Amino acid sequence: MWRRSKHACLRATQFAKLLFSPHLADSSYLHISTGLHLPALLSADVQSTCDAGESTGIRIVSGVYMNWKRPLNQQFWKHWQRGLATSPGATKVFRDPRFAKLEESDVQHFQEIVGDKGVIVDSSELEVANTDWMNKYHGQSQLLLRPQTTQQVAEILKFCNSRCLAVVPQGGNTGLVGGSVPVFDEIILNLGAMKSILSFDEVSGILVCEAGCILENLDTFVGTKGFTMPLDLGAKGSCQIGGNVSTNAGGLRLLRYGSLHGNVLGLEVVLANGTVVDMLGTLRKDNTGYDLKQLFIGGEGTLGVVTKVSILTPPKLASTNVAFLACEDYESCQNALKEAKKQLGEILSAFEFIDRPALDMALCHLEGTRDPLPSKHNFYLLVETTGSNEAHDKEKLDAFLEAGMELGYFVDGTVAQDSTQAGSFWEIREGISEALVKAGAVYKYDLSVPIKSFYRIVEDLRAQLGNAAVVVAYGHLGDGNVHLNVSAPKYDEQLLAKIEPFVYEWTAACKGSVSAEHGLGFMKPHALHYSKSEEAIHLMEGFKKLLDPKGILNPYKVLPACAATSTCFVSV
Ligand code: FAD
Ligand code: 2HG
Ligand code: ZN
Repeated sequence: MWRRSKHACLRATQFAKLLFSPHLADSSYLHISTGLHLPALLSADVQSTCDAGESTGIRIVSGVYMNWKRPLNQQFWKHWQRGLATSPGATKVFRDPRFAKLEESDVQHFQEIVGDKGVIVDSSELEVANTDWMNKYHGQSQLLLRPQTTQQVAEILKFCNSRCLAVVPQGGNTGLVGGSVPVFDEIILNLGAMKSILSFDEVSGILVCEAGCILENLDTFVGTKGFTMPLDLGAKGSCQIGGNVSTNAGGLRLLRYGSLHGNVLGLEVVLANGTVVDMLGTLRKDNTGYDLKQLFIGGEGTLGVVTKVSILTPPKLASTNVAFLACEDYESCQNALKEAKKQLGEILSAFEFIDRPALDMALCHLEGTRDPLPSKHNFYLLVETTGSNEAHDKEKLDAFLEAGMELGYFVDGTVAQDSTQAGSFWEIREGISEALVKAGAVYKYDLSVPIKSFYRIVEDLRAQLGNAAVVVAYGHLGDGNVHLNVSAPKYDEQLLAKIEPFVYEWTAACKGSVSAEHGLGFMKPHALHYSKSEEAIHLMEGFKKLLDPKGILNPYKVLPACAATSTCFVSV
């Protein structure tokens, strides 16, 4: 029986009894990962509540971690399944009953705000918007909204806030941590129709545009003016600048141009209650108090909806060279990076890493790709230079290649003879993610680690998993960002239990970050504590409460379960 009991608290021991009673469902297993370690649960209160037996849910008090794999009480299991988000490998939570359910009158109200065209209820369109790029996370939203102006975004949010309707801001839906799709029935607010370029200053290179502009379109536009976007990623044809800002996307050029925390000069943001905050400055320097826009850069849509962006674009340089190099051991890759910094200096624009299994993944699953080199090697580097003087750049690159060969850092390599060949090298590097999705199930770990540990985690994980899965690694070596991917025929809880918390503990032990550039989304809130102190998480929760007191913006994401509320839900 589910009943409302605001003050009824179930001690953890009772809670455990409820879960592990002898009335077992044969194959019912629960794997919850929501925060800290099991012992913490023993001192935790689990509060129970429920709305008229309909919206049922369980929320574990902030910071509690459970990683149980034991048979469950059958009745509990039945209720659990009804409201559980089942994306593989993700934090598993119940629908928060505080959120209202969408009604016909709500849809009518949204039609008044955005018109018929901006209100999408068509099931095939909804299915696409409910599914993430990896086809791993699936929401059940019944409504997709496509506002065309900031005012419309403001009116939508004001209404959602008053009705307590949860909302997922969505850009190009290329995110890799399940942050861009609903967990349950949250309304999807897609910014794709807000795609105007508002201004471009041809002297400073400062671009102001709406959040829904696709990154590649912006690059083409500023390219016609002699500039380039300061970030580049494999998803550039679909991702939106608002999504890039909201994830603080890194990508292939971060090594050269730095992160969006430096390149974004201003933002316009709509808060959960519909307040439009104009921070759309176009100044390089502005020390008038707290730099509030930084909170929304990497905020993953949990603090506000980004509607406009002002961004500094660097000049597009005439000369680009791309080399594809082979190394036999990881030590040589590190040495090559050191040498590249020394010899190439300011023209070094990318220094990317691919191990042989990652290359094989691309060659096997991406049509038209072929190994750039005649024989197989253990490691590959994709080194790009961009400069203004072809002869000068060539001279520097030749000196680097010669030194690297002489010192034995590379054993083979080739330099692209034209932009088509350079493109084919990049296709391999940028296509590995797609190849992995084609190969089957994929567990992604986007780690920042000290460069010396960059490949040790890969070897250790291989040893940990044995033949259970294929571990591939690639990434932005120049930034110390390894993309550790585990490929398996299908998602499997037993395999996941071997990967996590192993990878996170390993990362924490070397003072790394469990998310270098993809964010936390729905996949990693429970892992936040591996990279952030308790005090820092507490402060983050405070910002969330301040900016979105009802927690309607992208719930169940970023912060550990229950972080935005003080209520927890359980069946009694
Ligand atoms: P979405 O996926 O739609 O959303 C991502 C998050 O931002 C969600 O939490 C969403 O709620 C929020 N959001 C989106 N728009 C807004 C908005 N206007 N206001 C508030 N919140 C918003 N990432 C990297 O960092 N580096 C890479 O090199 C890289 N390469 C990639 C390559 C491929 C092939 C793919 C598929 C992805 C890659 N990514 C990379 C991940 C992803 O592309 C980036 O995170 C990208 O910035 C997401 O942009 P998007 O418009 O698709 O956002
Ligand atoms: C990249 O660098 C992206 O290619 C995606 O960040 C990484 O798929 C991944 O793990
Ligand atoms: Zn990356």
